[in-house]
Amino acid sequence: MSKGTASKKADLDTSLDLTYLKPYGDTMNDGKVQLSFTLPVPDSEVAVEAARLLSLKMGLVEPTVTYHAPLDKSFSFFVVYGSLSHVVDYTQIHVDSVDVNVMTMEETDLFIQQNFGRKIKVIGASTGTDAHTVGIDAILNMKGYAGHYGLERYKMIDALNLGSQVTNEDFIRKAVEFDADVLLVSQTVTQKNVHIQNLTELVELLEAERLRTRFLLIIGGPRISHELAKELGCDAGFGPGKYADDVASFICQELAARKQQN
Ligand code: B12
Repeated sequence: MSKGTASKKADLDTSLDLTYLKPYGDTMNDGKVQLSFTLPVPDSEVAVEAARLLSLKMGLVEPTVTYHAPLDKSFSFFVVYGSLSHVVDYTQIHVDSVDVNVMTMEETDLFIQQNFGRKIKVIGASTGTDAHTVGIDAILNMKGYAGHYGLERYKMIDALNLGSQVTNEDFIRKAVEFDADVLLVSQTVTQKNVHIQNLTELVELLEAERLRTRFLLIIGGPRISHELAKELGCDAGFGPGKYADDVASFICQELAARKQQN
């Protein structure tokens, strides 16, 4: 790279203003984005114009429909490129997330051995009517997910996976029988806020049976955040991009902190 090019790039980079954050395409603050969507009308010039007008309404400046194709006789697909006019103030964003030192499986096993001298017992399920198992399996299964081994592989964790469509009553009963330290609940379907209703019922049942503080209650799923988990009376929430190592690290560090308090 020539000296001239390097200094030009530095000039562009210094124009970053975090109070005025926009997407980056190939120059700072150009706002360039690409989006794709389907319209329930046949592919035609009118449909392309509809896609362009919708993109304008979404806040794209000079949107260009770069690709369009029929999906079948009455649906069409679009890719639009343009500059986003909206900005966000990055300095004002506060996200309540799980604050934990993420350890490897070996480090977690050692931590549990040194701090508890026994295995931590974890029970998990996809509860209520939810039939999705891939999320809870990603956290629990021996083989793990995306290169992260699941809790069943940890030497110092005793994990029991109950699968899906487990009622809250059965889940609590099995957790007591298993003498679990930790409850892991997966919720994928969020239509009509069914996950909120189901998790609220679980917390209420635990409270009614004076069991809430006996367990660490952790929830997860594609639309679960730590903030939502806390609002619902759970101890932590994990969403996409979180794996068994994040969960195991939280479990052992949180249980150790609680042990110290008692
Ligand atoms: C596979 C799938 C199915 C399979 C499930 C098979 C199975 N054994 O799991 C089948 C075909 C059965 C199915 C059925 C249905 N599905 Co479905 N399904 C999907 C699909 C394609 C993938 C989900 C998945 O496996 N993701 C991969 C996992 C790894 O991701 P994840 O769950 O987010 O998990 C990660 C994190 O969230 C977190 N995590 C998850 N759980 C937990 C738990 C804990 C404790 C922790 C710590 C972390 C954690 O860790 C994981 C790793 O990072 C999604 C669409 C999509 N592309 O996402 C739709 C989707 C989830 N399904 C959907 C729907 C609507 C349904 C049905 C209701 C459809 C119907 N009308 O019948 C039924 C549900 C029936 C029921 N009673 O639940 C919708 C949900 C919409 C919503 N917001 O409610 C989706 C989004 C599709 C869509 N776009 O409409 N589905």
